Amino acid sequence: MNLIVATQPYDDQKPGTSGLRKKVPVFQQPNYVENFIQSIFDSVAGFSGETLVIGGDGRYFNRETIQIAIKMAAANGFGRVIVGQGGILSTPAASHLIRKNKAFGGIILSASHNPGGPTEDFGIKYNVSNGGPAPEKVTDAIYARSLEIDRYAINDGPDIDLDRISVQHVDDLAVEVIDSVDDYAALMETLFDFGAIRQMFADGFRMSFDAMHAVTGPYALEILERRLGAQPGTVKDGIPLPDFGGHHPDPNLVHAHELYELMMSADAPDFGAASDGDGDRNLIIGKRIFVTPSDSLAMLAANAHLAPGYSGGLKGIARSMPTSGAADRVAEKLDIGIYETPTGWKFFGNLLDAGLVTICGEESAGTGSSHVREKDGLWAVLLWLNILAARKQSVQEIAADHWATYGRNYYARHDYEGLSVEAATGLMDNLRAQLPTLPGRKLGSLSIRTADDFAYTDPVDGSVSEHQGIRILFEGGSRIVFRLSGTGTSGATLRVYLERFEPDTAHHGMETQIALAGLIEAADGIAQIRSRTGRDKPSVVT
Ligand code: VG1
Ligand code: CO
Repeated sequence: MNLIVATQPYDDQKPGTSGLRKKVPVFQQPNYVENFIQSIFDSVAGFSGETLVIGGDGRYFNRETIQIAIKMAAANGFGRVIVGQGGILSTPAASHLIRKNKAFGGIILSASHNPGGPTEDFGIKYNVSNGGPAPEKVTDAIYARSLEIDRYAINDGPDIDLDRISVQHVDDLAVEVIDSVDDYAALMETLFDFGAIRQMFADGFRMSFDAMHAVTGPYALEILERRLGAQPGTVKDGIPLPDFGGHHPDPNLVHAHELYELMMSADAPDFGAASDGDGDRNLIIGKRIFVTPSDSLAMLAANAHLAPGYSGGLKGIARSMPTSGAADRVAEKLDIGIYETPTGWKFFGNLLDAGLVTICGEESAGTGSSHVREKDGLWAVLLWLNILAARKQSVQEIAADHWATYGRNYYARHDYEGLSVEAATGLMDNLRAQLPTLPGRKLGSLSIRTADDFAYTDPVDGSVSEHQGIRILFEGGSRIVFRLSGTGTSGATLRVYLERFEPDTAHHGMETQIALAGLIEAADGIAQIRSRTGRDKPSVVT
């Protein structure tokens, strides 16, 4: 039976860079989940009898939230719910299912790269019918509604058995529990030359993939080991756990350091990769070479035509503003469009839908294409494998060749985590106040050309997003960007993005932090990071 339940609003349900993310105990407050889901349904119209896709990354509180979401979908009038077995769907797989089934939208439960467990992070994100994260006008409406909500609708029927592939019912709502991997794996087979990759593995190519006890385990096992014939054991930590084995499922050099050490060792396999909590990020490491996500985007774009799904070439490339300009040089050579968007995948949706771009990427280890409307970790891994199989070269050779052709963009991000909100906003306010006086200022051998607070006008719908990061651009193409994270759940995280362009091949062998030393010093000079945060070094360098 459908019930209408009275509730009180919460004042903190504002979605950030990628959905609503909070600690689990926050979500466990009375009606907290129900309020947010009802606010989603109240902010979108026309879903009566339509399909909703629901799934998550398997973290703690995933199953409980899925049961609530299904019962609320029933009481609000959806006709069909598609849910992954065990409640599991990677973010890109959910995006694909929304598109394939012409669903009205989807609810994805994840806090991505953040840790999971009873006192760790959880998240709820709403995706629209193109398969992508809801644009800002929708998330703004959801937040506005959450501040006023006074009732929600829910069915009081029994829980769905999420582990049994089947069609079950909640009154008139049909709930299809489907295999989490099948549709996604089939999509990958349409994009890549599985035969060539299989042959490469059969010829002795070795790989290590760290699933970080997160959602990509089942996907990677099926695709890499079963369909492509990679050696058993290629996929490490392949069983999704509610607390990710106590680790951060963040595929960077800090949290995937075992993979990094393996790839730098004498006995390194040919290729190393990892993905994050919800399967939308990727880390790429060749034998004795780490490929920065910004470089990976550029190298994938330059070589994508070698994969069957992209043999017709790319329409354009989009990158988030803090991502390095390496992809811009590829777009220039290919004579295709390049778009610079604010941080977060939701800004790529319009460009992809309008056919302006084919490949998108972010410096935070996110790459994806028009095949879905989310970034896609395994997609990036498979495109790399396809390129390696086609070029019959190592990652090192491909990178060296790329830098010789386009120049090298040395790049790093320094994160200062767990800062007080006052210190972090004070630092940003101070930077903003300095903007008019920065052009022309000299810092060591660097001289500032321009500085601004990045604002974006969407070329498709004209919507404007302001205050998306402070950019300091130097003569010669170097750059520092400062912004605060929108995905954290406690305190504030300052991100400092550093980039230096080096055209001369003779200088392409430098260690990154050494190549960037002048910029690191300049960043502190302008922003007074050390004195304002009390930190003498970043918590994470990626
Ligand atoms: C971070 C990254 C951003 C990414 C977002 C979601 O956001 O910087 O590039 O899109 O996480 O990724 P922020 O606001 O903390 O810098 V994921 O893998 O959480 O869906
Ligand atoms: Co993620």
